[in-house]
Amino acid sequence: MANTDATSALITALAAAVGSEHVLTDPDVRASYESDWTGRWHGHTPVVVRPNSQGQAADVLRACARHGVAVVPQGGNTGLVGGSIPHQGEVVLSTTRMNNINVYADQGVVYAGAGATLGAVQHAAARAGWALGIDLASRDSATIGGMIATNAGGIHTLRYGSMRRQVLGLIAVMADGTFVEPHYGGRNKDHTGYDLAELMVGSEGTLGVVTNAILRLVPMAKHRTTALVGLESVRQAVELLPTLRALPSLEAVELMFDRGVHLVAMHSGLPLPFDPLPPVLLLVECADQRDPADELAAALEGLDHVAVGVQRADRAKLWAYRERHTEAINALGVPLKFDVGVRLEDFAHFVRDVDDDLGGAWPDAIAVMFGHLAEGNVHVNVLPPESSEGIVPELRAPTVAEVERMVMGQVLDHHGTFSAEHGIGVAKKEWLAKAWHRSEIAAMRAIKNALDPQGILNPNVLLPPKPPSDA
Ligand code: FAD
Ligand code: 2HG
Ligand code: ZN
Repeated sequence: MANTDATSALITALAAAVGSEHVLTDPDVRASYESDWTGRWHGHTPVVVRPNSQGQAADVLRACARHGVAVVPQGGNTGLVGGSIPHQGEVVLSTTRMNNINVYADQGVVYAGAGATLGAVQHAAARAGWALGIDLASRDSATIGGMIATNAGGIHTLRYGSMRRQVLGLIAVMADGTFVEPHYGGRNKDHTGYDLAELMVGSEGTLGVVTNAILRLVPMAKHRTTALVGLESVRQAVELLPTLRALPSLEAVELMFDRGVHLVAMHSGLPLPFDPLPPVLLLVECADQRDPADELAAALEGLDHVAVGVQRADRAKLWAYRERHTEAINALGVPLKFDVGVRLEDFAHFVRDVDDDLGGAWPDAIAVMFGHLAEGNVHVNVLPPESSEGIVPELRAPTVAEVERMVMGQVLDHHGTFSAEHGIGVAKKEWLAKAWHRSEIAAMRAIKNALDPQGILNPNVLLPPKPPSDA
């Protein structure tokens, strides 16, 4: 938005919608909405607007549509693909005031405002004797709306599925300020028509602004056992998986490597869990109404490196090695992040090939991998050489494009996915164009054009630009 008269007219309309104290124009206040969690993505917005209800969100979108101004919905701003940033001067619609939570314990569901954080919903559910079937390390900031918009995954996907599986219904405000409301009435089965709620899941703010959601709850486990397991190779980890999957109480199987665990220990002052560290580590958790400790111990019998936690504090210590990877990496520099997945039978080869490629081309770059083994999902974080303190390489730092071509080339060679759980945002748009069929992208464009003909909802993310031949 360049024209200051037009901007001030829009700001007046937004203030009428939400109250002037919730229309933020001060550059210092706007700053945290203009950059992402990792520090990789930076944008600019003339104004951040903070509605507190579906009605106010609709008024905001109507005002923006009338002024022909694009909008980026933003929740906790923990997304890892640059999707919540105003890349081209869009208005930021922050959802964090829409944070009401109502648990219906008798039905096993929770109604949550889109801006409620995952952590707040988890606490509310726990107070009512229930749990949510999804968990992420960003729980204290990531919002329900953002998790729906990105179809978040996390550490319990193997048992309960991703965010898509938790959503029973939702309300979204469309680009013109009208609502799409659910007809959900507590039914367990409903096979009627297009599933509009499903369409919003993973749409990254391009089709509508989610304002409210109904999520399923899962029984809260009475007992929990966590084990940190040291192994000799990725192959051994993959081979252990069927034994673990046979445990009905299995909730998480998370993969780490010695390099990442060293980094976490250095960053957070934790002692190394094993000395020396085995090259591969698995964090396994079982949870159930009956104590799963014995069945987990039986599954891990014969392994040399196993540390077990049962009490909450002991389990938290073990989880810290896994959950603090992202922040430990970021403390070293701004990483290039890949969130890729391959079939389990290809997993060990894939990890080796990516590590060899990166190590061969840039020996001083730090590549840290970790992820969700059961889904074949590995997070590859690459810190260019200059991030490694004290090491000034003779080699030039790799360009973003070179590192991307290397990692994504391996993904395509292994017929994998280039975004297993974080979404497309701006970071992976180009790869959507390479990996998807033209007809799929054309269908997605048709949906986008039908629901947002003015193209004002998060216009810079997800869909790649049209090639000139299709224009
Ligand atoms: P934002 O970052 O604010 O937005 C993300 C996208 O959703 C943007 O495109 C935005 O426009 C859109 N959006 C936000 N709110 C709405 C809304 N109400 N309506 C429509 N569109 C909206 N992700 C995983 O999948 N698994 C993990 O294990 C995981 N672990 C993480 C650990 C850490 C330490 C961090 C920092 C991130 C992690 N993430 C993980 C990524 C992240 O937390 C998720 O992408 C999260 O789902 C985004 O929620 P948010 O509220 O922060 O959304
Ligand atoms: C996780 O699994 C997240 O911890 C973050 O998806 C991944 O930081 C990353 O690359
Ligand atoms: Zn993850």
